[in-house]
Amino acid sequence: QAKNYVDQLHNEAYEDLFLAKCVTYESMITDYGRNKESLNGFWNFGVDQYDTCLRAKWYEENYVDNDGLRNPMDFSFDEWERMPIPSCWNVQREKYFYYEGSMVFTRTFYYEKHGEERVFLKFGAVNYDAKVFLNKQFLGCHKGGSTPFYIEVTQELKANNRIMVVANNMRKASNVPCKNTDWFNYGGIYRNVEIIRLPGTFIKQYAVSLKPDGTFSNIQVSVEIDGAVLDGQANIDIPELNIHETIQIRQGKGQCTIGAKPELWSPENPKLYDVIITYMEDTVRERIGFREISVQGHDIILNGQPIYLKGIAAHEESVLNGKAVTDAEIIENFKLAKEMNCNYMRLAHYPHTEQAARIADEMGIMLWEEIPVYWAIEFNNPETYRDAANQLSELIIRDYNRASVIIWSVGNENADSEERLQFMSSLAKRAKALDETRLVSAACLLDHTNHLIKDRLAEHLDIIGANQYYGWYQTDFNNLIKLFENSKPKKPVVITEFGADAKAGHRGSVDDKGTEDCQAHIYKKQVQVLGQISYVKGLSPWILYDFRCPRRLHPVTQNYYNTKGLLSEDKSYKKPAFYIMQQFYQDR
Ligand code: GCB
Repeated sequence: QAKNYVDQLHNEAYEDLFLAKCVTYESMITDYGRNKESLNGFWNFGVDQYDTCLRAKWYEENYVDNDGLRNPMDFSFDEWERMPIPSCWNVQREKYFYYEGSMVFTRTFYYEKHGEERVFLKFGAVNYDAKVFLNKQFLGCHKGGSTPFYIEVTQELKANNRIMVVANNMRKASNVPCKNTDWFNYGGIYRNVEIIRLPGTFIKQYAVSLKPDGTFSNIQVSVEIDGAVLDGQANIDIPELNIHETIQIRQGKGQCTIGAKPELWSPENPKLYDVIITYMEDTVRERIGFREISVQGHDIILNGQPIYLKGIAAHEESVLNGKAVTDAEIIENFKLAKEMNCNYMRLAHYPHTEQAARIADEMGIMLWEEIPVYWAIEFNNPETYRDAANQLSELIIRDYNRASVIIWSVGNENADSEERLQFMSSLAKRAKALDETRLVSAACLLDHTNHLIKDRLAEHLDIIGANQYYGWYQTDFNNLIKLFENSKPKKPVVITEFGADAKAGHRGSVDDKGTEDCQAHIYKKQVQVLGQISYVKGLSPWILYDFRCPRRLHPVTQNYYNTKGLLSEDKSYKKPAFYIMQQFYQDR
């Protein structure tokens, strides 16, 4: 044991022990519509730059090895400072603004059994990896900074409990995203931590959607059960549609198709139905919308009608809360998009909180959701692929029942190579295999030498997402016109990004980069061209509001902000380009 202790302290492989036990999409529970208890609130924390907690097993608290080497010497959990969870440490304390590394979070809580037989912990998101301990036991690790994970704690719970999470936001070349992105690397447990109490046998997952057969008259349901009783009958009720159906469950799985004529969900009519599923003593209840999205030639079709995606791109961030955005902030974003006459939003470049899709379901905004396969991912690294595929699976399982989500994006601006094609086409296939009710896309890089929409990945996508910055990075604007003359895409194209920096309130001539005037000028020229291209079926200009970014060092126009927003970073001020998009969408 002494040897182990020394090994842990002095051996750089200490982390492998934890990474070997990673929690994946396979342990996810569809928990919307379940009663949950919150473990949010104030947690004690310690900045652990050298990972001493993991190396010296602080989580075992009174660990004493054979040589008498003893802990605790270097910590006192309950005397540590406290910060609220969920939150990003960068905005909780100024001194941690740029901190990247491990932070140890801990709190205690009481637990009494109230008839449940199984108990799970849910973490909405921890950036980037999380190692979770309960009562001195290591329970599991999770990789991926924006998707939820679930850990069963039935055996480990006691009357008095200590939970500990080591959250590490270190950027790594092999991670998804890799070291270099164009957004701020917030750290922390920045979404809810919850306890879920369940019966011994329970409904683990369920998926309810309109069957994409073009008839709008079949609802398909699949249910997965976990526990001892894996054969039986589940029931689904949709009272408003007079649906009361039985689903046969065999070996934990069951599905059925039900004839029905639901009122269809759309941005104009975001109709949701109460859906209730039961199996033995377990009941889940949630609100679900029914819609069909498809492509036909160059058209994107919603519920049988061609649509134009009047969109805007957004990051998940606020000046005050970092990535730990509140419902009020999400609602504010959608309201601003609606004020701009949008029916659609691109949630770039990583999975935003599940609250976003829930609120979009209610408010009637179609969504593009994405995983952070961004720029120079290690496309030849199988471990990186596993991580990306896991994040994609977690996102799809999490939001499958959200009618607002119409597109899964497998990445953004990745240079074409054999490895990248293999990596991203496999992700696209995986998205299709997990979900036949949505479209698959990616924000592709264009060929800016020959001014061509050209990407071998396009063959594997339903919609070609195209980022272009003519008038800004591609300085000669006339090449945008050439691009469309040269290109003959066989699928609908959505312009996933275009834009220009403009510091709010900074004025000058249309040629003065970084002014509102220059940004507005570029927007005017862009929409004039884009509006005439028949196969361009939507836009999501970059971006709704300015965001923090360590790559943006221009002292006058940026100051560590990417200022391509149509609003200032606190959303209090609309730049002139906002009104250009508002007008363009109104006229369409
Ligand atoms: C892009 C990226 C986005 C950046 C943007 C920019 O192409 O997709 O993440 O923020 O350009 O401002 O350069």
